[in-house]
Amino acid sequence: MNPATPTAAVGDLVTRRLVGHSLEAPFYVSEELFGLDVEAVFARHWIFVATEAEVPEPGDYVTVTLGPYSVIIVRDDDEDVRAFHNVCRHRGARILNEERGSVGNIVCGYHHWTYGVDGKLLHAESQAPDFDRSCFGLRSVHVRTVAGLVYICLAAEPPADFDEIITRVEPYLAPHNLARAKVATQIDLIENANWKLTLENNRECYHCTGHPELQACYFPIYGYQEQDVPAVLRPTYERFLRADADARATYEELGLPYATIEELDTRPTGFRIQREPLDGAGESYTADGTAACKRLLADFPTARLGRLSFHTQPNAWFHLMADHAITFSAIPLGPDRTLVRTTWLVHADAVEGVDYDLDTLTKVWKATNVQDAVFVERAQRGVSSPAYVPGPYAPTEAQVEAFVNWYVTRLEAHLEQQR
Ligand code: 3BY
Ligand code: FES
Repeated sequence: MNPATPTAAVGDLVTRRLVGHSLEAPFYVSEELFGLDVEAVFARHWIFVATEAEVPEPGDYVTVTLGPYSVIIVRDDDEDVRAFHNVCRHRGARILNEERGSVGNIVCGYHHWTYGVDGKLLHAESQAPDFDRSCFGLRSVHVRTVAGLVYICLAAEPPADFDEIITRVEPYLAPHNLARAKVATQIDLIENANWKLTLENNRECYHCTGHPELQACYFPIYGYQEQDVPAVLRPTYERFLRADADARATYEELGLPYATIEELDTRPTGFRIQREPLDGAGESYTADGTAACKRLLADFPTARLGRLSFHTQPNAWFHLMADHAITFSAIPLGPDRTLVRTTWLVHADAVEGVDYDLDTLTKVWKATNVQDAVFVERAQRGVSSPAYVPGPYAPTEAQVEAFVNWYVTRLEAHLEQQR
């Protein structure tokens, strides 16, 4: 049987899902489930799509593709970030066809309908005298900026819990000044795997022995409860506990919030935020853990802040250090293709070659991303075999399970609404 064909109705697959186990094959390989993922997950929830640093000036834009949707993220003349469907109000042409750029107005290339960066239709040639331009502005998409991170929601009524989450996470994120940072570089990687395998892989460190560069500066005990730490990681764990105590003292001294908040599968906008130390010098993701950028993101009295880790369901994760920050998003392209976009942010005035060297800045996560791509592609190939049966999560994979719980709950809610 080809797992690309669901063996049961989608509703049955959702209902019979075995808690504590990986999903059945159709969730990872079927076109039908992929379409459902776009509609039930990506078109209904708050999705991280860009950083404010990518649109620093009025008129700067990026376009984002989510399944059949294309969305323009643009900074308007009041310097607010806006989002619009990239669909002309005349006869529907896609208006902006580049991934990014800068415009005075948003002009459709077909018959030249011209919109302001606030979405208003400014000009449509040769129309009847009673043509009312005000009725044909671009259709807006809900957008929120969270301390420099841009989220959109395609639903008419977005999950209502997001504003409360913003209030809770902004005190953690704001000190890192992301809204005023600049993009040092951005790298797109296409993983030949389902987007959920990408996310599942991100939510555990059970596999982190496969990341030699990362392990040099990162304690690979993420997700382990004390009793589950294997003997081989015991010395690392002891070192982590000492570094964690030191880091907490620093956070207290600097008034940086650090308590872990974990609400990954109990609400429509699942999230997790936490500060934790890094290994080595404890400053950054580099070969020895020392800062990669001399100019810190903010006026921190020390570079030794470890990392602020922020995860949002369904598609994003972030590392914020004193010297730079890294954002990651997973955008589904097909049942077995996912775009992983990684963006490195530094202080707006940091100068390449003076304050930072791009290779040093990106080395650890460039290598780690490539290693992760190999892991998830192996997983995709394995789950595509008729021999695959869902296997059990280890205790250290609790956040993988939380991700899958969240996902299945969202599908259930969507299917319920369709009834
Ligand atoms: O994204 C995270 O928080 C970490 C980094 C390494 C593995 N993963 C659980
Ligand atoms: Fe855009 Fe005609 S479709 S101007």
